[in-house]
Amino acid sequence: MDHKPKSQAAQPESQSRDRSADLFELYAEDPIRADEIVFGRVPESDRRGFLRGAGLATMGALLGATIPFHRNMPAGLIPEALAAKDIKIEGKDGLTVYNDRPVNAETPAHLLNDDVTPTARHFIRNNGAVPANMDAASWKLTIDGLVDKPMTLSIADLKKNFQVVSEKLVIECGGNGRAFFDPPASGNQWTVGAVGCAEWTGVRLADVLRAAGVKKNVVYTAHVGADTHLSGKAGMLPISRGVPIDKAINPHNLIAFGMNGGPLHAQNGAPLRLVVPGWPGSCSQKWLTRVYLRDKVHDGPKMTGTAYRVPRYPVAPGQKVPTKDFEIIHAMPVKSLITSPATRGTLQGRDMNVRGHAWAGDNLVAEVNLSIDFGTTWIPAKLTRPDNPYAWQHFSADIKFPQAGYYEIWARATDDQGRSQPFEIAWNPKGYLNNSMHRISVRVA
Ligand SMILES: Nc1nc2c(c(=O)[nH]1)N[C@H]1C(S)=C(S)[C@@H](COP(=O)(O)O)O[C@H]1N2
Ligand SMILES: [Mo]
Repeated sequence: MDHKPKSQAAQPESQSRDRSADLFELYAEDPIRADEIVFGRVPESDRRGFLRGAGLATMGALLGATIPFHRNMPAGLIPEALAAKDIKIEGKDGLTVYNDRPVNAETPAHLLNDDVTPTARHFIRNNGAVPANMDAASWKLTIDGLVDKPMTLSIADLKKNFQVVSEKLVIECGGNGRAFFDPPASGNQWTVGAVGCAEWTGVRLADVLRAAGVKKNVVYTAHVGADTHLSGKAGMLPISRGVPIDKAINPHNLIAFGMNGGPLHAQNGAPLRLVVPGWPGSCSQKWLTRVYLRDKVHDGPKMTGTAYRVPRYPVAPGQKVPTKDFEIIHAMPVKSLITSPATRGTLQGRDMNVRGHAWAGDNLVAEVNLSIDFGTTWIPAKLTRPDNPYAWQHFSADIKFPQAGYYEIWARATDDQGRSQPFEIAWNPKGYLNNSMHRISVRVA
């Protein structure tokens, strides 16, 4: 893969959508260089970088209008009118792009209909800037901290010394569903598509930790990736999370170098990442360079305060909660997604096949039921067993509508602990864990 900045992004005369796509890619790959191109060469001390000169002309040409308040535009900001759905991320298809810096993009539900999520349709959640170097041949992973034998391994070493396995594993952002909270919770306004189930190939984290020798007093892992902080400050990590050691040694956690039979997508952590399924996606460190073991709960960026944490007790919508009353999110709750048909369609006839996927954190999904009458009666769907633990289970049902009109189809999964998806979940300050039922609508002609 070529990760060098695309030089054509520097040519202001091009005014097409492609031009904005190049810009977008450039921001994802090399934000400093992109700033130089778009905003002109801005000294480090003055990186507020309002548009000027050639940069201003370029942006104006792209937008087809002048920007009266251009002096207020923060450095690196791609105008909302460009950073929209139709922005193309190389190797991705149909994602709804919310942010360009960092890149955040979710997959519309109907594009998640495949049993295994294609690489091109796996969502992206970045907290920092994608590393400049993603070279697999020279990549190194260090395992250290409270281990008997600290190790530094290449990807070739991982393949040679450990069993290579492939598993279909669900990664879901802890904030998936945030858009449905009222009052709104700050953060990416994910609807339902910050989730995917790709087939990942790699070695078991547990095998690697065992080889390093886990010391008796280990409590938690700490994960480090090569992505850089948006401030540009060297040594500042955008995110570093970990998991309790008993979760870390679950045999389904992978140190992955393969995605759907190919390499990892650059935005999904190439060339090496953790996949810790069933827990918030943030535990699955991308661009993985180091795992170290600690004798206390890890306190890296996005582990403390209100990040990936929820209040210990129910709170009223909008209530201020002291950070000491937050606890770290562990497993994700039971959830389902209707992936066919697409919402807001029209049905000719009365019969419809409805299908989708369900998953349940560390548990199995026991059943999925559908309703076409706003939850009054429920139709049991056929549900598959997962191909491996932590893989999506697929449901389908044939539905008959009694007459023409507007219908909603609701899906409700129940896990093997007897827990079901609610219609609406209790509000929490950062909008995590929203597993309320997925609804789609259809007009029956
Ligand atoms: N190094 C690194 N790893 C990371 C992140 C990140 O910003 N940097 N984001 C995390 C979050 S919050 C999520 S939800 C998942 C998303 O994985 P994906 O982008 O491959 O879908 O990656 C996690 N791993
Ligand atoms: Mo996330």
